[in-house]
Amino acid sequence: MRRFAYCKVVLATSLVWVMLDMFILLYFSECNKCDDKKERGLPGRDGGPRDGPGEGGKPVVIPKENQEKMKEMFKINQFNLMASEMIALNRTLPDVRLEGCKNKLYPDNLPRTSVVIVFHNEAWSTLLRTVHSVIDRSPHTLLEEIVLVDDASERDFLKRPLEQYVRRLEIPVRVVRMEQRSGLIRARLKGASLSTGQVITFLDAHCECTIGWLEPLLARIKQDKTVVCPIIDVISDDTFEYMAGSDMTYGGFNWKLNFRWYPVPQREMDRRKGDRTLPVRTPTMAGGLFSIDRDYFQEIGTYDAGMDIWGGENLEISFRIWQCGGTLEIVTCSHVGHVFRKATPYTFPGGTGQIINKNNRRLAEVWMDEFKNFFYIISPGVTKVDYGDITSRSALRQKLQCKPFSWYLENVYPDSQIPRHYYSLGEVFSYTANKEIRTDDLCLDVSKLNGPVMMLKCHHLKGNQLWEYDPVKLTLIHVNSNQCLDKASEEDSQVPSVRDCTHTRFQQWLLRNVTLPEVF
Ligand code: UD2
Ligand code: MN
Repeated sequence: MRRFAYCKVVLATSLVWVMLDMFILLYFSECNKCDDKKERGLPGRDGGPRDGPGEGGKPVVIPKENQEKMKEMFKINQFNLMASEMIALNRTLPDVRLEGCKNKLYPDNLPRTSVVIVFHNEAWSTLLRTVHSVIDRSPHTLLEEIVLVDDASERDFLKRPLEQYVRRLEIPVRVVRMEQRSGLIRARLKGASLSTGQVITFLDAHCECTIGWLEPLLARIKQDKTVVCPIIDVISDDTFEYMAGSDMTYGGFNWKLNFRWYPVPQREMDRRKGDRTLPVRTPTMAGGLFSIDRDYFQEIGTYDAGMDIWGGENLEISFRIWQCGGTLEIVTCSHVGHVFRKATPYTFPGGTGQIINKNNRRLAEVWMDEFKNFFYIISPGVTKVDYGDITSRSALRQKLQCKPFSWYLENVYPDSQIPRHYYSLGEVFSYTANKEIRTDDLCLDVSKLNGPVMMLKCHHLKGNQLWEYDPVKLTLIHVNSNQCLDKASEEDSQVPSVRDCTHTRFQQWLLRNVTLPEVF
């Protein structure tokens, strides 16, 4: 009897606990919903449950039995289309901003923006999720319109169904069509010319804007005529998980003129007195996501309309902004996600290499002065590619009295992979003013006497990467070991090595002199 009573008590207390747990759970999940609705100021448009696939930016897991189908669908857009289609068009996302960004206040009278999104054969779900995220997470007073530019897509659902769908949205959304496949550069030019907002904001067609993304961009433009980019967060191409990007990386490029992310250097941290919520001056932009004042976009010459399909325009506009007196920044309080892909899903009419090389040649010829040789030397064959007529772009540079590329390297991008000072630029390597033998970010390094040399990441500490050139004997002496760079120390080895400087026949190196930006 007593034992039974004891059990009842235990049962009752655990029941109370379970109920309390449930209450806490309900209370907080309800509150999450409230906050989310408050943030967006709108009810869930698709009425979908807030714990559905991908909500809160969570990864989507595809059940085993659908894996084959998933792989098939992946090929269509080069991202997990099945996962994307499972996620609500207005899914919730985490607030990934730095704490110091959350309470910043911005003026009331910010300029309004048009959002221009160009696309070619984009998936319905990613395109519309981009549109909904703009509408749901921007103050409507700041949104002039959204302009969707269809670059001659070949998908029926992107025709009338798209026009009908966007008609019922509470922000004006226009769909304009390119008559033929023109590439993202000319598509953006068309979108920009048809839009009317004081600011133009460009987005790729597979983005998701997070809470508070727009205000800091517009506020910065209102303050100064800067060109501003958000931090680009990563939406996984495999799972559509939303992952915050870092405020500690900024844009650069390598010798092949590929855009690359690099750590924000100390000098830029110091300039901002360590305040990570202040905008970062960046040498280049990734290209897809940025806001610019409409008049300023005109003034600095919009884009190079001679560039085709994809590529090169991001470095071109970056060099142009800096060299012609402007500023390019990453506004670290603004976060927008983007689906980064490992491969391109669409065709490049005329050949991928051909198009990208053409675009890159146009930018190198117009903006890079003698430093274009770094690009030409590392990309053999590129000089055979026809880059068309650049007279109007060169005239633009003249008209705006833009500074030389050496100024840009010196003042904007001193940590560039392209050495500002160099003695010689040979077939494969450059011999830099730091006395490194270098290609891109790799330096000739010796870790073993009488052994092969290696290309390792440049550390700029001299040490094992320090070489002295003797212009009389034509030898390259590794200072630390006092051995010479040797073409064939072991009979059957083709790998250059170091050994004693007595084998002169194998140790002569001709360093070709090119016109130097500075004389040493
Ligand atoms: C990056 C940029 C992209 C652009 C590109 C270099 C980001 C996040 N993305 O590559 O905006 O600057 O570098 O050119 O910074 N598109 C067309 N017509 C075409 C090809 C593409 O409209 O012929 C659209 C495409 O649907 C997409 C946008 O252009 O909305 C960018 O293309 P992407 O997503 O393939 O470029 P991405 O992100 O690899
Ligand atoms: Mn993209």
